[in-house]
Amino acid sequence: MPLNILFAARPERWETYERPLKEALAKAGITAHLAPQIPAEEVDYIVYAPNSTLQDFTPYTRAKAVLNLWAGVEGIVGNDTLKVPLARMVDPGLTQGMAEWVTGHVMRYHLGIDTDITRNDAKWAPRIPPLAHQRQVVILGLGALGTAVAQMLLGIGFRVAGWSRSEKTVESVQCLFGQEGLKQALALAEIAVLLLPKTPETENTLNAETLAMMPKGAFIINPGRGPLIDDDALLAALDTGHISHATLDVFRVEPLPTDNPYWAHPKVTVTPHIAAETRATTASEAVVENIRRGEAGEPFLNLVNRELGY
Ligand code: NDP
Ligand code: OXD
Repeated sequence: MPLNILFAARPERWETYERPLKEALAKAGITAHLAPQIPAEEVDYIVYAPNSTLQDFTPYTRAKAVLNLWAGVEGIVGNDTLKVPLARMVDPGLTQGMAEWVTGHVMRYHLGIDTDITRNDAKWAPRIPPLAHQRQVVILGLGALGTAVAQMLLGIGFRVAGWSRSEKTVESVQCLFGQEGLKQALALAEIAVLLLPKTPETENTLNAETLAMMPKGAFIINPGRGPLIDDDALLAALDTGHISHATLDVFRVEPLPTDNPYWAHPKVTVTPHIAAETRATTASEAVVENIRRGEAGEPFLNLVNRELGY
């Protein structure tokens, strides 16, 4: 009997994913019926995006797992109708994209590239930036993405520290954890990168008090989630100059409303949630590997801890 795999995401995603998913299933030797519509009681696996119209999992009585196409799970983790394992997306393509995006923005700040791009005063004013090993970058969130970012930055020579919920070890990274660790991390952060998930614990990680712990003139890069930052506190810190500049990819409301002060702020760069995109080919392979595991009785990869919210 072929497996029934429901693709529950926006219709345009089906166009992107149909072929790579079918190819990945064939490559894994899995016979399956993959479709955007299947009677609920016949579904074995659900490939899912939280902005899908599917929000009530109750009728999916046979489903063995929900396989999220997004790395972030805040849009599904609290869904009480979901009783089966939930896996989040860890996609090598997305990971590489995030490491490249963050590195680009770190380099912009590190080299002070804006000064050269915006200069039109005809003044020959040489300015020598420090070398990477003289610059401290701190990554809040040392998971799949934060660790990859750390490794790319280490490759260039930056000093890298990271902060996580639990104690961990990442080679050549100063690893800090817990509330005391956050204070230490922020005190170091000439450039802070936010790669935390949105959970009740991480909301407003950067607020008036914690922003004040950062060195004067620090930079912030947020590709994590909007609610990680108290927006009013950040705007105030930008206006006093305590924070020099922020690059924000994610917001409490997306698309960012046209009247949001971030758009016009001279010390803010807004990008439209494009830091890293799930790549259909590699993401399909990740999804299919979990289906293979489910069928082989092996543990699923990248399971979400529903209690912790990520
Ligand atoms: P992971 O789950 O792999 O890593 C999350 C990290 O955050 C872990 O190190 C975890 O600690 C840490 N963390 C969680 N809660 C806390 C806490 N309360 N205090 C301190 N640290 C905490 O997630 P990913 O790296 O895969 O993704 C991170 C986020 O990036 C996603 O949740 C999503 O919001 C965002 N994202 C944004 C994209 C974009 O295009 N802008 C694209 C993809 C993802 P520990 O190691 O101890 O578990
Ligand atoms: C994700 C994202 O969570 O794109 O995958 O933000």
